[in-house]
Amino acid sequence: MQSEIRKTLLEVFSNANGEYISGQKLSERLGCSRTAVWKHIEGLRNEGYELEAVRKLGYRIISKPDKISSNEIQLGLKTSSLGRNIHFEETVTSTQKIAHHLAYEGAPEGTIVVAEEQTAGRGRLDRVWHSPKHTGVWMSIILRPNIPPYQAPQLTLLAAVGVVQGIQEATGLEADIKWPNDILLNNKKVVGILTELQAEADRINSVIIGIGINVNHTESHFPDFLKNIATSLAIQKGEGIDRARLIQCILVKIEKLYGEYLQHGFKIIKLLWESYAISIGQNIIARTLTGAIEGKALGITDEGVLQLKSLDGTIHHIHSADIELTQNK
Ligand code: BT5
Repeated sequence: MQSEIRKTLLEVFSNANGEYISGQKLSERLGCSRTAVWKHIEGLRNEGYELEAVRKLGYRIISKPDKISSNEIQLGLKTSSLGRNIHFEETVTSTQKIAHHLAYEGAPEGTIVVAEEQTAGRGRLDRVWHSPKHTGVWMSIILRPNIPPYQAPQLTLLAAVGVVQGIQEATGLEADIKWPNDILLNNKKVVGILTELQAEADRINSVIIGIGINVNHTESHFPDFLKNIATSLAIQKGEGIDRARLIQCILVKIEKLYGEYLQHGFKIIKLLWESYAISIGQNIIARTLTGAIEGKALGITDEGVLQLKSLDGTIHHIHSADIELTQNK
């Protein structure tokens, strides 16, 4: 109830475009007393909003906190399913872990888990994902597609396309995709995507797509082991980025792509993905769990599997690997 009123209050301020709104108007709009309005204003101030109160004029919003909240994400969000149900926490071990739990308990498709900080953020093969407070987007999306489990990797590629498009919309930056799940700016990693499944042999119960984005990091936020390989949107853009808006843009893009995917299959997604991919047509080394293969990346199959032509002419199908771009001769 309290969060509903605060949400309406923020909506009213946001529509006022920085103009004052009288206490009387706010109490009518919220259906509560002027003392209650004042209490909610104080509540917003405690959440980090800067609100000015001027006698006879009323209240106006001066600035929003550099934090994300369910309110900030849902205000003006133009999706019908993604992000309609938000589980937000300040600090978590991993948003993937919470999303798995929620999915198991029956959370609806489109539920997202967002946190300001992860103390045990993870990448593939249980690698560490560095997720400091108030700087990034650490988010997991629960989907329940009616597709066989072997097609699930396509959703990693779909999410990568959505994230690239969302970043472009929110910041104007044009990022590249490195198969399968890295998004790069200036050859440095700015986003990692981790897709996990809850499935039976022939049926998916849920897909959990984890998206980690370095947004407002400065160089000093990165530990030594990431300094040369990671970057942030703010470093590349040269200014801070509104993280809630970035999340909105990404959710809108992923929802649209997901709708097309469910209706028409992977073909359109594949074409879009290829248009953003830097590794295709290049010489690469693919490091898999069983060894490294060097050759030319030919493209991806309709299942999202990487095709690699090794130096002896053999064509390999790579399902999972780390890719290194080598010098193209
Ligand atoms: C990934 O794994 O790139 C997937 C990362 C997914 C993170 C999201 S955040 C929300 C959700 N909750 C989670 O717990 N996870 C997901 P992989 O391809 O295995 O890459 C991991 C490697 O990236 C590490 O071994 C580091 O070298 C590097 N790395 C770690 N943190 C990074 C960061 N913040 N920025 C850039 N690179 C990083």
